[in-house]
Amino acid sequence: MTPLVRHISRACLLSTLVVSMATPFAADPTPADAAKGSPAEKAYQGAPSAVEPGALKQVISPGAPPLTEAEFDKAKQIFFERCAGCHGVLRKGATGKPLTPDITQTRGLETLKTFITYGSPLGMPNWGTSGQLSPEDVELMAKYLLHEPPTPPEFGLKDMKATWKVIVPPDKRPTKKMNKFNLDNFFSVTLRDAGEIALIDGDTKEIVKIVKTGYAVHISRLSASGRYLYVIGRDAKINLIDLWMESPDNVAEIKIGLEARSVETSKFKGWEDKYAVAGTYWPPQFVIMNGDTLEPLKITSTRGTTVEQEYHPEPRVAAIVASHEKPEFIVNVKEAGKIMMVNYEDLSNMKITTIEAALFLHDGGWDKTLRYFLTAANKSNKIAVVDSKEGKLAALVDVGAIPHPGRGANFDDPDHGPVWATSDLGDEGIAVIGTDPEKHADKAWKVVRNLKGQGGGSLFIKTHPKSTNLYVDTALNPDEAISQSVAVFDIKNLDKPYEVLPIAEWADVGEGPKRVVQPEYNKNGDEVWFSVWNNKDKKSAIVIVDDKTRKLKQVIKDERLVTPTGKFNIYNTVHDVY
Ligand code: DHE
Repeated sequence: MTPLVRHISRACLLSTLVVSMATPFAADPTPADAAKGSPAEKAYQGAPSAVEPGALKQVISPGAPPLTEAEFDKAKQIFFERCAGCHGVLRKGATGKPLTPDITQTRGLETLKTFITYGSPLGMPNWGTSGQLSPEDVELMAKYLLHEPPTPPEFGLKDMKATWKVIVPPDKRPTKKMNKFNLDNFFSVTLRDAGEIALIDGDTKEIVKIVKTGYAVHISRLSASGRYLYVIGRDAKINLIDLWMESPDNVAEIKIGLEARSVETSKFKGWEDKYAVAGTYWPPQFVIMNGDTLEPLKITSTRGTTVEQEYHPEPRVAAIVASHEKPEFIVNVKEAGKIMMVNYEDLSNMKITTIEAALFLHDGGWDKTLRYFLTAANKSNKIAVVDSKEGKLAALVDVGAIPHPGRGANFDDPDHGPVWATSDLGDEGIAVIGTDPEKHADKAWKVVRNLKGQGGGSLFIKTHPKSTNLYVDTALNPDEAISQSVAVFDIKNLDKPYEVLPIAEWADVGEGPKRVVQPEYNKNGDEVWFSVWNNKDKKSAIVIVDDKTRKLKQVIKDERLVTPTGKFNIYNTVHDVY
């Protein structure tokens, strides 16, 4: 019997959902815990989904207890705030288990209540005993899970076009740079819970401008020329900022779905600044747009089979990078475990090479030659290596628990030659992988060294070609002393113990979780910037470390710096320097 559709409402953005900070954790994750779902990982994935629950239809399913419309609405809201990140919008399972009624109804109401209340060793949080859900809410959620999952609306070309605005058309924009800024050393800083970015001049350390962007803004990327800045919010809104204007500002915007994380631009020779591409978590698809207007041109669904040859209705689009070898975008299709190499030369006859990698593809970056893309299949505990020249998988490398490289770190290992490194969310390991199949063939795509950092909960690792320091954050570690500091290794002597820099203490911002997150170098590679990411109502800061001396150089404090997280130096982002 088909579910009875009782209520339809089509609201759009979820602007009222508050993105909460990660909750405190009970204990440092061991590798074994991590494999099951570490506290750090739970916190990381626990952010609310940007899908507006009001956009979903209420469904009543046979065999499920009745719910009033108000109860259904409340349950939807809780599900999208707390559960969708792991179980998927359609509850078909992502990093969490599937929760469709064929499964939940065989488990029954009481079992579901127990799971929700107490959690499970496989990674389900204890929503009831932790006090985050009341017994009534636990009961409500258990009942809700016995119903068919409501499906959010699709988002096609017409929907995108309805949101698309060209604020300053290309022919009204400057024909040359109209400001005196050294744009190469600008930083676009995510102000996550403010839905803004701060443009900070890396030379003067002044905030030049705050630009309004999407909800819970996520990352910034640049056009190949460095002129255009693209910012994407979790609500799938993209802002295009023209850095050549006297006062850089939005020149176009569009919403490309209900929930998103990634945006990139065409970088191959001859295609500079031509296209932008963005991937969505919902609907599961990516869209190619005009680079200077954001006009949506071509939408490609990622629904289909996984590397295990099972159908998945919701394989979300994670990291996207632009190939330097061919006119291609390289698109991570997370739950499918597949990497699509999308040739943008002829959008009407578009060729896609699909590489089978491993489940749960997330983030990643280039090796230093910009030929090999190394990307985390995070819950598979692997790094997939794509040869962008041959259009093939070069290797799948086993690493520690839940690798999370950001874009990773490239350097010359004194014993092993060129390497790329990732830290882990689920353990203290740092896998150093050989990346030179020509001169160091025996080391290529092997873990040549395992470093041990301060602990699990690491999100980002960074170095610079001019530096001999390797910085590793531990932003989601349960121990405040660890989440508020970073480890720095000496690349010339990797056997030497790491030094700990007390970044949050240097920031001196008072109360709050003050997680130290995402090292990012300036253009010259002699300063490294850290976000001290506090709660929205507390003071945050950016701490700048002198890379040579590893001493504090400057703290940027400003009431406009609300929840700073990612920082993207213009030059380093354009040229993939990391
Ligand atoms: Fe991110 C990159 C997804 C939570 C800060 N994040 C990415 C990318 C993806 C992703 C797919 C790669 C984009 C690319 O390269 O094209 N992030 C997700 C999630 O799904 C997740 C786990 C949960 C969520 O609800 O969003 C999540 N991310 C976070 C955070 O909580 C972080 C720490 C703080 C924040 O700002 O939200 C965070 N993610 C970042 C940053 C990058 C990123 C800073 C870019 C790193 C870089 O150096 O390129």
